[in-house]
Amino acid sequence: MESETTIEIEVHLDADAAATMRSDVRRGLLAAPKELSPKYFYDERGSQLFEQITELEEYYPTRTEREILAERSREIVAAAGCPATLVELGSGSAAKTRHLLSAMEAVGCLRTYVPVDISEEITHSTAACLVEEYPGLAIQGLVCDFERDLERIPADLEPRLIAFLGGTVGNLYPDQRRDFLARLAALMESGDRLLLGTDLVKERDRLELAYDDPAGVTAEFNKNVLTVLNRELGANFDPDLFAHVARYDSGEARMDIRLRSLAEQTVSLDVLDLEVEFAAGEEMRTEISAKFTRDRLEAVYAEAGLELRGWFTDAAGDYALSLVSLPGS
Ligand code: AVJ
Repeated sequence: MESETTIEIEVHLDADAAATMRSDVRRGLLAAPKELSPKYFYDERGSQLFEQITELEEYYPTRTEREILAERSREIVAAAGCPATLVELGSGSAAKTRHLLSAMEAVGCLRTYVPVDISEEITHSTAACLVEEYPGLAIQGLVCDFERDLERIPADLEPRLIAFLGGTVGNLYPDQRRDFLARLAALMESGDRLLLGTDLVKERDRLELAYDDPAGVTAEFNKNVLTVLNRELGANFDPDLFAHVARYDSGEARMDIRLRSLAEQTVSLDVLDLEVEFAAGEEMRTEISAKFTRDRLEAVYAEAGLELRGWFTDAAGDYALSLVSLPGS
């Protein structure tokens, strides 16, 4: 007889996503200096390009995080107190997550996986694969924008390990990051643990190469946001009239990624009924990617009402997974 699978997936997509995009982009293009949100990189093409970035020799974060998980998941799960539930923010295809799920299965604590992702399709297909791979696993997925819908994470499945991998937290500005971590802290119980992936500070040359690869994949990824605006907002950006710029800002300890206008030009966005002027050489920021040290992360956690409890890096110290809890718990 077939065993009963338990897959439950709740969908909370933003009915106003298009309106949110319109107001975000309008605000960003009218700001001085101009800025676009990195969340608009990821249409189908952008997601493919990001996948290609993760396979580049120069882009070490994905590979390094995978190595740490492959080698140390047992230790991480033990240090997290053998959680019953794995919640994953931005779960996607859950490729790296299997290391954590397998470690939880091996110690016998695995009960529930809560994938949280913006794509309904991928969440369904990931859930279907995982119930095959982990017999008896209950899946309680959430399809939503987790920055907006964080509070929907199920509360009754403690102790939980809440994983936020990939270094995506680095895209947030300090105040956004503090608010986001404080919201996570507010949902955590004393037995819960957060597992956060972050890229670490290193030499400028390696950082800049990781975000400006010679094959030009990252440049194409960056310029793809213009194609997204052309399609979604009836804009007429010419990607060839912009150059990819990726600089390490050592004062702020972050990569600063921009598009530089190669000419004086006017761009129109029909859907916004807006015309925007670019001066020759003008730069528009499209992303930041913060780099951390252990000391700085301890301060970041403290500011959000959290405490660093475990620290897992690769041998070279390029990338870190932090295990974090409420203070003293
Ligand atoms: C997906 C946000 C972790 O900041 O390294 C990669 C995105 N941008 N190359 C990063 C990115 C350019 C990436 N994150």
